[in-house]
Amino acid sequence: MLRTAVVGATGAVGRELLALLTRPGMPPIRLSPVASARSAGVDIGARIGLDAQIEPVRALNDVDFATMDLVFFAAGAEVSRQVAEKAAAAGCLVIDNSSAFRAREGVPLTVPQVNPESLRHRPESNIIANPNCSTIQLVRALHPIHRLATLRRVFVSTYQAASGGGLRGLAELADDSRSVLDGRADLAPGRFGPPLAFDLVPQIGLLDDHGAAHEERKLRSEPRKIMGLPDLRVDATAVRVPVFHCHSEAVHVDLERPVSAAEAEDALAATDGIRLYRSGDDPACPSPRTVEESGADRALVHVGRVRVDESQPGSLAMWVVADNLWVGAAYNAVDIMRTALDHGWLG
Ligand code: 2RA
Repeated sequence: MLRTAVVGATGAVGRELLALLTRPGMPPIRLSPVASARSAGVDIGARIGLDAQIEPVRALNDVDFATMDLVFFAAGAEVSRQVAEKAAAAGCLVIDNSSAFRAREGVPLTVPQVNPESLRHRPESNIIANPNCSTIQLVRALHPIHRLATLRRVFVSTYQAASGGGLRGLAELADDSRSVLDGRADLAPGRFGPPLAFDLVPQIGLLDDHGAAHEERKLRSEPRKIMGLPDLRVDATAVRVPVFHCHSEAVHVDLERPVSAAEAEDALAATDGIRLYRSGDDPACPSPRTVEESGADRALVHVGRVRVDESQPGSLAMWVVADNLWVGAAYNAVDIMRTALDHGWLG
């Protein structure tokens, strides 16, 4: 029985982790949802409609990590910085969804479809970092293109959903949208800074001295580590958009050698975990969309609009969509767990 804790169990990513870890086909798991003291005792399983019975929420301070084998952290960087290393020191394998340890030497930053070699050995730190949501879908789309024609430079503009701001972000977008439609214009700043409803917020995170936002710095540093390309040039613009779920990305790459759109589409179509929308396949929907009603498989990266920039030989553009709570967080973290189980690291 895999004794597993999910820290941040009541948050947007934590809830998805609980749902994934209780799906049929999972290994036998004794699942302990963990959150702040104010959530202690909450039947989170019932609240989110899980079929499986799980324990009530435990307060973080009441958890004895010596009784756990695996701990997922999805409670933000501050909690991870305060607690994850204690859990690791107690012998747990920690899969951390925050930015706290992603750049640290000795901590793998892993997307199993892209850099499985990062998990060749159990890290001495006992910590494995889950990359940022917008990074995961980007590198899963870049990987086959890099193998085909070697990346020289990446330009990416992201269109990030409100669920990237957690349950609070989702609630604010819904409430503010209703307010606008009811004719109220007195929207207050909130989770994203300015109100997001019917607007765009072209900044995600604080700006550095060069004017790059925190999210944009992640989109440069994390692919370099994951893809083993320390000098990869990445120019990113991250925008929050009034969409509830799924991040979308306009990706433009310069390559070492020219490829045709058809070659690139074939490489993408042959890649596990990618659903390619070939140009002309479905005139009604030639490109992936974000709405859940599209029936998109939440575990896949959806790629469309693949095309060559005629004005720039050796370039390629594509549109990349993925569910940021699944592909961008919970599903990748559970994939890491599966890899650890396959390696026999978890009993
Ligand atoms: C966002 N990628 O979308 C960040 C954190 N989830 O807000």
